[in-house]
Amino acid sequence: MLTVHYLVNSRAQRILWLLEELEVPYEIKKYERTPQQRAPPELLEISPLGKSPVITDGDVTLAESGAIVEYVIKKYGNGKGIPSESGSLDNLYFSHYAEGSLMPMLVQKVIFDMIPKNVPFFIRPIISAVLAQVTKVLIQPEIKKHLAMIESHLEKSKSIWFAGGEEPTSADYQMAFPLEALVKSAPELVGPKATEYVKVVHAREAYKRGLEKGGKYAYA
Ligand SMILES: N[C@@H](CCC(=O)N[C@@H](CS)C(=O)NCC(=O)O)C(=O)O
Repeated sequence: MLTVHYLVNSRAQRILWLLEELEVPYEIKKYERTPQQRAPPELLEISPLGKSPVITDGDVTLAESGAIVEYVIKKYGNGKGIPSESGSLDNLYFSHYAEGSLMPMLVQKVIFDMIPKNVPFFIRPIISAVLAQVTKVLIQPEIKKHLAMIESHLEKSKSIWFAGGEEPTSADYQMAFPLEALVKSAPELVGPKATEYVKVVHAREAYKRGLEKGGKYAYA
């Protein structure tokens, strides 16, 4: 039985969505976050970086959501989750872009938001002011540029999905998390197509089943 090592409130939700869409039997091993919102040390016993998602499947232990998504679709997809020929380049691009370019920028913003709470109180106002300025000048314009590119892609797509087909593909399993995080944290920056996209994902029965099994999740 495939096991998803599931850190609560994390990207691992995308793996539950995928497994539910493909109707793959699986079990969940849940890990609570530490008070600092990190993964607990037990995850280090599963995989060397101690992050989630990780899956174990027989002799296989695999981390990195993009790799897990590809592995599951290839091994258990039965033809589902595969883009059409015309959508394959978009699928390739967005499958990698999600964690390669979009997520690092969002993580940077989360870290910047956390820094003031973790410095001595007497330097907090100055640190907050500096980080607010850096966010305004450097990070926000970048996020806007990314969201404009995504919006323009979704406007041109033949369907709601990133690869333009009838069903979600790996690009969607990868893109849903950063987009739902953005809709939650900065809805004013997200365009109408991407907002609609997140609504469609959240309305999928498979997504809802994954959510029910995963439990507490801040982004849906
Ligand atoms: N690029 C990796 C990122 C994995 C990752 O950073 N996961 C987060 C959860 S969203 C995590 O485990 N954070 C806890 C920690 O770093 O302590 C992936 O897509 O799987």
